[in-house]
Amino acid sequence: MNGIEANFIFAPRPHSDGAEVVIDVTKGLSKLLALSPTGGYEYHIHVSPVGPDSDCMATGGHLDPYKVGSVKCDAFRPAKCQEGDLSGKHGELMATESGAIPTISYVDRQLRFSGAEATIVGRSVVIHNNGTRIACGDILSFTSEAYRKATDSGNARVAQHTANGAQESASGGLSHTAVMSGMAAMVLTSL
Ligand SMILES: [Cu+2]
Repeated sequence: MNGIEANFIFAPRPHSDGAEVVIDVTKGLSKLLALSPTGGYEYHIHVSPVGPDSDCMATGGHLDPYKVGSVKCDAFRPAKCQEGDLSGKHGELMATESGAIPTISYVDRQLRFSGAEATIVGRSVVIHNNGTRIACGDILSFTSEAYRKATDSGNARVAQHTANGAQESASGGLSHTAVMSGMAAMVLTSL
């Protein structure tokens, strides 16, 4: 969809202390196409998975288990932001000339991997262009072993954060995962 290719990895931190998030945008978020005055693309975790035919509208609204509502997120007070408002808390995906964005990584202490209301597993990531939904992908659960097998057999480039905070790079495709619209979002569940 729209020639966007991106991988989002959410690795649980020990003691339920949120997640390490690693984002690789390999294609599609160019300055030429960016419509927002900031020159950035917003992105969020939405409550529902992607619909049939890569329908991003089917993902519903932002993940907001604590009912923060649509008040503007203050990045200096992330605990008061919607859990799913990743660009509000951590900054937008800033457009580049080529449309590829150097790897972004950060810790988000709000993200949860359990609990019917709060979990990010089974939900989706949506990228917006000045409000319009332009790409979306399901957040799938993945063991690290299965992830390694996937990355050993293809040609996409991704960075892997493991749950203990160590970082390693892996080259490979994610072709056997349910990649929607060229976008994959996944959770690494164990080392
Ligand atoms: Cu959104």
